[in-house]
Amino acid sequence: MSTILLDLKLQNSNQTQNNDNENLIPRIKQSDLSYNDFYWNYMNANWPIILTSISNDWECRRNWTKQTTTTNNETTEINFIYLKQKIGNCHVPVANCSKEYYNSHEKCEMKFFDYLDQWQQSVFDTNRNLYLKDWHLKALMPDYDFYRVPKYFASDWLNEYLVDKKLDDYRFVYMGPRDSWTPFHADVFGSYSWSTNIAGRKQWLLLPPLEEQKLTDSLGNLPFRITKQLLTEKNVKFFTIIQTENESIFVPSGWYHQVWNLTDTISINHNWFNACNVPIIWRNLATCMQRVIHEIEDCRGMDNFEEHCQTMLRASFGINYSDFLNILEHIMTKRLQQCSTNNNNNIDNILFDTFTLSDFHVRYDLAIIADVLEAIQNDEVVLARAELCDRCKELVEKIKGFKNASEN
Ligand SMILES: O=C(O)CCC(=O)C(=O)O
Ligand SMILES: [Fe+2]
Repeated sequence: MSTILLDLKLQNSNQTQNNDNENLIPRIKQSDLSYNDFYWNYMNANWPIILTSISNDWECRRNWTKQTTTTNNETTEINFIYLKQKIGNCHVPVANCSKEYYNSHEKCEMKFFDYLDQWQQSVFDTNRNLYLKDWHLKALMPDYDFYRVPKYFASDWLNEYLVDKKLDDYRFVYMGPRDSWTPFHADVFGSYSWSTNIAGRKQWLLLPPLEEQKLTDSLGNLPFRITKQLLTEKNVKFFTIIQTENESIFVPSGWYHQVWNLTDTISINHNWFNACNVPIIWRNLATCMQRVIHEIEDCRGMDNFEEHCQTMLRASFGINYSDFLNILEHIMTKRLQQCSTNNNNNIDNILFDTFTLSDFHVRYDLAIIADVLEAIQNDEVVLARAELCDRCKELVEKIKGFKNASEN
């Protein structure tokens, strides 16, 4: 298969925020939106968008669903037989949407066939409303090409790093009956997410960043569940989106959301970050670190206090400072490598089996990595730890060295 170029160009001055459309979340067909326009007008502007006609040629759309015609009506149903045959009876993660457990839904594991049988026989009820979610199916079956990452979402440093290193990724399948739902949350690290509906319809309530603060209780906690009525009472700005089959939603960084399946639904989604939102991820990581330090302030005198904080940071945030630097270093090394191979007209750095970055894109990634590393170097936790500080300096020097060499 030929590779597709992610052709990023210099941002022009009217490609900043879509302020004129401040009250609108557009729906655009993928043939009508270039990679470059998505990159600057939505991803970099941190503004949501629905992309239509996104999964026309995906294997999962052809085979995981089947069309049935009843008088005048064409409906999509889940093809339970195909799913069983193709995937087999593995263990799958399931949330019980009827039970709240520590500000989330109660989780369990089930055999895939048991889950599908119960779903098909509609045995889920108001006490046991089961949602198969956060399933790493692509990692489980890497050779099964059941979907293609849309070009818009292919600049993804998080999964590029995790897949290269064979670590747990953020590529998921969700499937569940009508009325299964995901409680009010913002995504891990402050990452973006994209979600494509293979079958069914979802309703999203989406809040611009900081609007959620109007919902905190006296202890600063956010609600587990929201309703339109609550949002209206609290004067919260929000958007309601109905996402149908074959549509992708782009959820920007820090936009809180709650999601309901209005019908039986299957979706594919990824969480990710890249040059556009990596400064936000860094800010969130540093803020979480300050919270950890504050929490165990009384133990400051103990041996390895800083190391202990990094362990707690990883437990609460998901990554710590050295994990974050590992991601930046990996992406930086690959981009520097691509620059040198590009000079020999030999492009071999392929993202998600399909995409390659334009020269400007590679250089833009490197420039942003250098900026974030400079910000990390000035963090007080980093300033106090020579090995972290030296590591940042060394990485910045590599980028500067490359820049100087290529300008001469
Ligand atoms: O579809 C769902 O139930 C939740 C999806 C979600 O939260 C996301 O894509 O960020
Ligand atoms: Fe989410």
